[in-house]
Amino acid sequence: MYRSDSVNDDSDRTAFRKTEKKYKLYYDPNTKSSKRKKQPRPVDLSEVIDFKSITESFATNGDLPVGVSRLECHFDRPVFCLDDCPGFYFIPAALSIEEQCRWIKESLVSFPQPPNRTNHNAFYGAIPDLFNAAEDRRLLVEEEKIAGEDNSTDVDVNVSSHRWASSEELASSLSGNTCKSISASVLLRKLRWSTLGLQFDWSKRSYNVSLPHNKIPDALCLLAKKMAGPAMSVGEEFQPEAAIVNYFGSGDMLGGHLDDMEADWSKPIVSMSLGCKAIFLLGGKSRNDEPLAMFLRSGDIVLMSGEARERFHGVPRIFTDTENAEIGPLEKQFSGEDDICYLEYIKTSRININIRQVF
Ligand SMILES: O=C(O)CCC(=O)C(=O)O
Repeated sequence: MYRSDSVNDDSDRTAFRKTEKKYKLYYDPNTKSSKRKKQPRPVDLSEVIDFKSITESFATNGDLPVGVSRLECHFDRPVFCLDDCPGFYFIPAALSIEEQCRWIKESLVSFPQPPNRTNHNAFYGAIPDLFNAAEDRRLLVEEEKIAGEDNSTDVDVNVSSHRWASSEELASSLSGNTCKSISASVLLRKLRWSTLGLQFDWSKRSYNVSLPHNKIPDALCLLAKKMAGPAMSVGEEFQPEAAIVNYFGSGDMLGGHLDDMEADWSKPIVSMSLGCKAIFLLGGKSRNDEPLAMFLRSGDIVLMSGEARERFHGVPRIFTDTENAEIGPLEKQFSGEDDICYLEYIKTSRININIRQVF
């Protein structure tokens, strides 16, 4: 899903790829090999739709840009639509700062907990307590398997068993041993996704209902049901059955794609943004259609339902610099001593939780 861009020739790119390339983080070649701090290549953001400023000018004088409307609905905050894109809804600042902090914490502490799967499963098997281990600066140690041992606590077969150890413990007990270890903070930085509720099998690009799973937490279900409201038909209620949590670090991107594994595309995907500001691209039904670019800030919610679900979309850029990240309120909220690890993480990261009705 996350890929780096190594092709340089523009001629064989689709319109979507060209726009991805326009916004993707590249470093200024003059600073790359020099001793100066690497500088991001400047990018023209003048064409990026900014729903925060649209909300402000709408509140001040009722003005909306051409092509943008406000949805008439019984919702307690403005919901915007794009005239040319039925089924797409943008709810700026939908989550309070307290809600943002809560879901950032859950995304880091409880959502990656087994039986939920993460990108680390394929290599390491299930890893419990990753965030706490990172806070405690622990190491994940691979233990040699005893022949014939049944490793039944691991979700995957054919994976090494492992345990957490402090670095001191490792030094004293394993001297001369060839066992491998990796620090929890590196694993946390390399966390790319976790899945809640029905588990998604990325290798088959389908839901695998036979994989062990927990229900999506009630509080997240309630929130998703409420937020899905503007995209639901009268009398219908959204049923959250699965969620994918995406974790982005500086330079990460989510390439253009469709979410097409759910049975009923009339139901929305409820997608919430947390942490550093990002650019979202909303394309057309073909990758050759030029996408619209828009900012996604912490607390924004996007709904994609009906026709909008047939549109390619992706995230080519997150901003981690002080000027553009726009995470001041989160930094303030995480300024307590107990929250230092969340603060360190979110300063250079973005989290997206997207919640789906599968059937
Ligand atoms: O990160 C986002 O805002 C979009 C996520 C997304 O498109 C997806 O997971 O399918």
